[in-house]
Amino acid sequence: MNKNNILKTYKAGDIIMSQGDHGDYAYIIEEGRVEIYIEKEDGEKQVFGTRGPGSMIGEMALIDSGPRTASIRAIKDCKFLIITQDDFTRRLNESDPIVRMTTEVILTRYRDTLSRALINKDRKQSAPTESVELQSAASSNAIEQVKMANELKEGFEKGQLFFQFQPIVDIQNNRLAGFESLMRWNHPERGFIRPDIFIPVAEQTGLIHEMTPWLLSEGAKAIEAVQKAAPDMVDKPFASINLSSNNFQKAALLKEAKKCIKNTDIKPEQIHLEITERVLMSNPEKTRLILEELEQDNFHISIDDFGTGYSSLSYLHNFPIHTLKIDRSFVLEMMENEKSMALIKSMIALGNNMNMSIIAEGIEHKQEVIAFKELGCDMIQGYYFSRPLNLDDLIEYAKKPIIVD
Ligand code: G
Ligand code: G
Ligand code: MN
Repeated sequence: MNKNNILKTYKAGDIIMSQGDHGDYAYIIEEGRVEIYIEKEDGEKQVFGTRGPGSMIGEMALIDSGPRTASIRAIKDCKFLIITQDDFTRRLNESDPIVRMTTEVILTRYRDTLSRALINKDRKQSAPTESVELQSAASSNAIEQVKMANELKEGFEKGQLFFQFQPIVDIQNNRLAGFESLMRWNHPERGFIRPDIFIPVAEQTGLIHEMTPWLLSEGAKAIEAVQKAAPDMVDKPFASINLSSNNFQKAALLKEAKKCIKNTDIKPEQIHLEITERVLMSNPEKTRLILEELEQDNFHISIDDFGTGYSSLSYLHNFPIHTLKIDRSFVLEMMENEKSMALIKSMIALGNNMNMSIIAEGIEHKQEVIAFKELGCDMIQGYYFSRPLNLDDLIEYAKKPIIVD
């Protein structure tokens, strides 16, 4: 049983809900039987029917806290699972926009139809209009998302998506260690759209599965290009690739990772797969199995935005992790805020003790580079060294010596 759904029991004869009460949860009947009825103004009781195990009751409370349209009474001892409005809203927000819109519209129309029927029959009033606000808010959001999903698919097919590569510098040796591949979308009308906006759309629609092999192969191509253009300056540079939680729902990842380096001189350890703590914790068991497979084949795993997730430290030794990328938010404050500095120190110590390398992200100033070097941090990624670059500029960057001045 999902821990969000609390169990509730009633005795035969108990009233579970009364017409007119405000409700903010629905029930799924696990055991027992209930009777659904309305009480008319003259006090007469009209029974709609009974419901048993597997049925849902009080479902309209999931979309709004409006009055219950009927009363429900237990006719046997009952056990229910409770679904709260908050829980339902959260799940709905996580679901596909079309599923969300359809669910909201159907539940809203259902409530309107019922209340219209009641009002017309009992009070001879005109029918209320549909809950226009809720419906239009839901649909405008959904339309926007569906539109973007279609445009993204088209854009992907038409070559509007491309990569930039941000150098990652080994600060102990002043060498280019590798780079992070960052996807970009040049939309024909809207210009550049940030990955924070379109990646969630790609995840929701499943387009991300088509993107991943491309992501990996473009990363591998960039490694080859850098290696070839600057053999004296770089030694086995790595490409850091951002993965999504969807990549851990399918078994394809290992196969795709192997494929991207097939027939190349690239070693698996040059492919760094970045995942966030959130992805790690959303399905820990399955994720661990996939990561262990990747690790057996020597692919390299990095934790992105490290320090911002809600995970416990214990996951660090339960997963095969090679690198921690300290989130930019800590760096932003480290020079002014002693606590941020203390956190950074402990993250570096943790990484060193567990044999993981550390990348500090979002470094923009020289004094931060110096501070991180003294703290024993291995690598830095940030505007101080370079913004994300197109491939030609990355190659030029790789050819030049790196000087901190
Ligand atoms: O470049 P920057 O603003 O552009 O990137 C924003 C966010 O988008 C980063 O947190 C990064 O993890 C994510 N991102 C960039 N490229 C990709 C990608 O190819 N795949 C996934 N899943 N996320 C990406
Ligand atoms: O995947 P991740 O969330 O780590 O993505 C890195 C993001 O951080 C990218 O959007 C990249 O453009 C951005 N970034 C990298 N270095 C800097 C920096 O020095 N300053 C700022 N403001 N952003 C940076
Ligand atoms: Mn990243």
